[in-house]
Amino acid sequence: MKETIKANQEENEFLEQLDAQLGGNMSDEAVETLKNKLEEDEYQKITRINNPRLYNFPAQHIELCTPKKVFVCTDSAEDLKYIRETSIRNGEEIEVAPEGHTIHFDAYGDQGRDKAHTNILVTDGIDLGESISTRNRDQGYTEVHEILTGIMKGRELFVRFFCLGPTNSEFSMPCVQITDSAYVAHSEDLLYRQGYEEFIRQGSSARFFKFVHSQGEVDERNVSKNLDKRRIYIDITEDTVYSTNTQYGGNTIGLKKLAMRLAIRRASEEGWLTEHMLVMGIHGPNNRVTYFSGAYPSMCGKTSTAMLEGETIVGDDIAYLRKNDGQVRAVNVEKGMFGIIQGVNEKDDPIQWQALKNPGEIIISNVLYDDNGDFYWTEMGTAIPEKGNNHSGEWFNGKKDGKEKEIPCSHPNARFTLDLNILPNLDPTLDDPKGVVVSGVVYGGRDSDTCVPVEEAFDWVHGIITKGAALESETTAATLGKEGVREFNPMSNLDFLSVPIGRYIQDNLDFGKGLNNPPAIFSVNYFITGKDGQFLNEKNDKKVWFKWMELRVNGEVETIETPTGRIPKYADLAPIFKTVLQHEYTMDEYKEQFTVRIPEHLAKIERITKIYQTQVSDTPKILFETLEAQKQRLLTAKEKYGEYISPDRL
Ligand code: SPV
Ligand code: MN
Repeated sequence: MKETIKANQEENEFLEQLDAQLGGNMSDEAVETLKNKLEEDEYQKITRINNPRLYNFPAQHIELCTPKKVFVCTDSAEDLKYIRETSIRNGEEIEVAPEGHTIHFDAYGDQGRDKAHTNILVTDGIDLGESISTRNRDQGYTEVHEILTGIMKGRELFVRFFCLGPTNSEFSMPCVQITDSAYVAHSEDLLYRQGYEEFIRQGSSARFFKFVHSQGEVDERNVSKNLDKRRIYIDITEDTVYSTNTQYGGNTIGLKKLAMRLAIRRASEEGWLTEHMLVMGIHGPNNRVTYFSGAYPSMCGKTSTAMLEGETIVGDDIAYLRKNDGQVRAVNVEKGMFGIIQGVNEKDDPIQWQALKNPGEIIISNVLYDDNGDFYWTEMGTAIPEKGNNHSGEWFNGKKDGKEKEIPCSHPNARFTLDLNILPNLDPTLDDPKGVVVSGVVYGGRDSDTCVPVEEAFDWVHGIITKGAALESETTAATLGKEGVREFNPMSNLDFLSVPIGRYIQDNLDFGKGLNNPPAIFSVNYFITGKDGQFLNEKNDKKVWFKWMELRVNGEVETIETPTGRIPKYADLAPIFKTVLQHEYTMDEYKEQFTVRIPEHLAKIERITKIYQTQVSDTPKILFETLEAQKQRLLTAKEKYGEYISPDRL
């Protein structure tokens, strides 16, 4: 607590100095620009926020991007309606059935995060290591400013205010977004907490993140035309993000993964964590609710886990974690969901299905729609029409793209955007300024051959290193590029890191210190396959793993110790399978799923050790020691039991 007060004092002094510098000419100039360029109403709306450092940001970008009109959103019902209707009027969204639903398309080839053109801008002397894409700040800044020059000509610019994390909380992070896309402004409305009042409340003490987005020129389908000038630059020096010539949410919705990079840096400086994590309440016996956070790379079941039937969702993508009174507390940074639609079906995903089929405000991107205004997606479990419109324009079954690749009816990374408040399974703590107490942290990846479906780490350090820092996953369609390649992805956060990997791992290790009872750390693997390459689990078996973890962190079940961690006992899993899934879980299933695969584990340790030795220059020493100790345990077990150990032998 003392430290927080001290940090706040220092921060306030810093801000006061900044205000003194800016309070004079620069903010006068900015106010003058806003007065000249904005209509009176809009000018009044923005100047109700008493913060000279704020004015400069929109003023500069209005001068640079030259929009024909500026709209300042105060989060009033009227302003929000205007944004949604503008998106429809501009053709950025198309109304479909049921009521409240709209479809949005991104340009063909703009349906995923563009890793190649997403860079952190760094000044000389800052080295984030070779796994993090950086660019020289001066060069990147100059380039993106050239791209932005006049880019909004003839278009409307929207200014929006948000708050990441609950408002009025230690977690609150104010943000200002400017964009020429009503779709982006509308999506953020569903995904983020309103911030106009928070900006007014915080006045000149607000320390905020800034986002500039332009979709650039669009073609007759209203999709970005100049994909060759697609750039996403994160300026960590100024806490500002630039995104140009793209529409895909992951590249444009500034508050999502772009803000995440800024927050990872802020967290690292201040001793808390920003994680690519879901947060959810698991409902145990006697109405007990125990909270878990969980990191999974994109398209590895994170949203479907957060939406498990019978449990409650706090968040499905990004969490801030802080230590408070010896406990870990987490909040959902967002309040909406940008979920993958492919494979969502009535049986496995009843809640998403209901939301997609019933009236309510939802934006669906890159799916197929037909003349009746109905929309369809791949693996939805019902018949798909032979033709319609999708992300490739007019579509018919069997259509191929220029590279002879068949175009599916919807893109594998097609998404739906909704406000969690429309869901029946929303956890009541969503907006609790204190967050929830986290009892378990879960790491999951797409791993076809190594890790068992669920396993507990021996302790915090063992978990952070062997489950988090050693996380690997086979690539998916969430990013542009080849699918199915095994990639190293520490804490599923590699794409979003803005501090060197070693420092980030050290931050995670340090976070476990000084806790009364650190959360247990688990790994889950929904994708383990057998000898014939078939998955060993059903999609909903994850329900069982979570019910088991809930019992485990409450001290109600014992485990079997393996060289890599602690696994469930058959006798505890079988009744859970029976009650939760009405499935008679057999000993044979258990033995196959939970066999310790020593050669695969040894190979994994070798791969991970090599990466940390050769690609990361600041790896904490304890990482190598922990992996080496695991290797020795595996070798000892191999001597005793052979290469594959069935759990009943342990
Ligand atoms: C992910 O890819 O991890 C997402 C969607 O959650 S995006 O906004 O593209 O990051
Ligand atoms: Mn994500």
